[in-house]
Amino acid sequence: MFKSSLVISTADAGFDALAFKGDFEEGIELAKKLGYDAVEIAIRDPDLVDWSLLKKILEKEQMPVSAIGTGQAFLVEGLSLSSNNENIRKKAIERIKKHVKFATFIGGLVIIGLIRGFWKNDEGTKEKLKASIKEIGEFAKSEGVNIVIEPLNRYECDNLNTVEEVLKFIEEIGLSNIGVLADTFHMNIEEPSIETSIRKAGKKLFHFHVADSNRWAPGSGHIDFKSIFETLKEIDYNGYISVECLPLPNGEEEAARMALKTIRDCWIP
Ligand code: LER
Ligand code: MN
Repeated sequence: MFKSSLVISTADAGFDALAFKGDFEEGIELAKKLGYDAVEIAIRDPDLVDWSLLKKILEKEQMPVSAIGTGQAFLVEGLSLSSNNENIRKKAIERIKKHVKFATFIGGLVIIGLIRGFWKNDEGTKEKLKASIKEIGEFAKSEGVNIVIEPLNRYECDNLNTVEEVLKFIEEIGLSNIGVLADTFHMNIEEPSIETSIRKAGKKLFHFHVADSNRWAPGSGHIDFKSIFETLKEIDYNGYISVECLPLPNGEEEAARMALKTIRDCWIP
């Protein structure tokens, strides 16, 4: 079944309640108005968010949450699940556990992208990341929440760049509630074949981000969404297709509208 979602851009979650409400309300209303089925939201720190206010807005618009992004905690605060600094690593683990709790209240799966930090210059290691994700994954399992690890391109992150690397990493951890989030923008840079990687992920593919090759709205570049969606149908993918693109070519609303039209047209031949 085709289920669309829109990543709504919000100011840093640490902003005051009014900015927070305005940002989220506008984004959720826009997604609803354009015909999306759900929204994906980025939250730096769930403690800085008014949980009931956000839930009220979502319920008013009858919009579920597909996923919760966590990367701001790395970008703004430098928290890293791979860190060799135990203080930083523990803080990152506690933060993501809070996101898991937040997910039990608001819905959606929890994304591990940039929060895994870097391995270069001895900043962090695979072993530390594995220990962190095992701890988070076990906690999330007891809370009934799914975690997804997103392969990111080499220019943004120096580890787990491909679907295959993430699959191997997940297998080593061995928890059924941890899966892959594949993003067409990153895949276009790193995967030898996007379709082959989707087939390899199979049932481990829990979530899917779409942007075109230039990270503009799908339909603005040269990614073959028809072929990719055929492959998603082939593996019986039943998660969301979540639009995560730049506000291009013509601003946020136009990009979101164009993206939904492209992905719908490519899904339903
Ligand atoms: C997040 O989903 C993503 O794709 C990264 O590029 C972080 O910005
Ligand atoms: Mn993404």
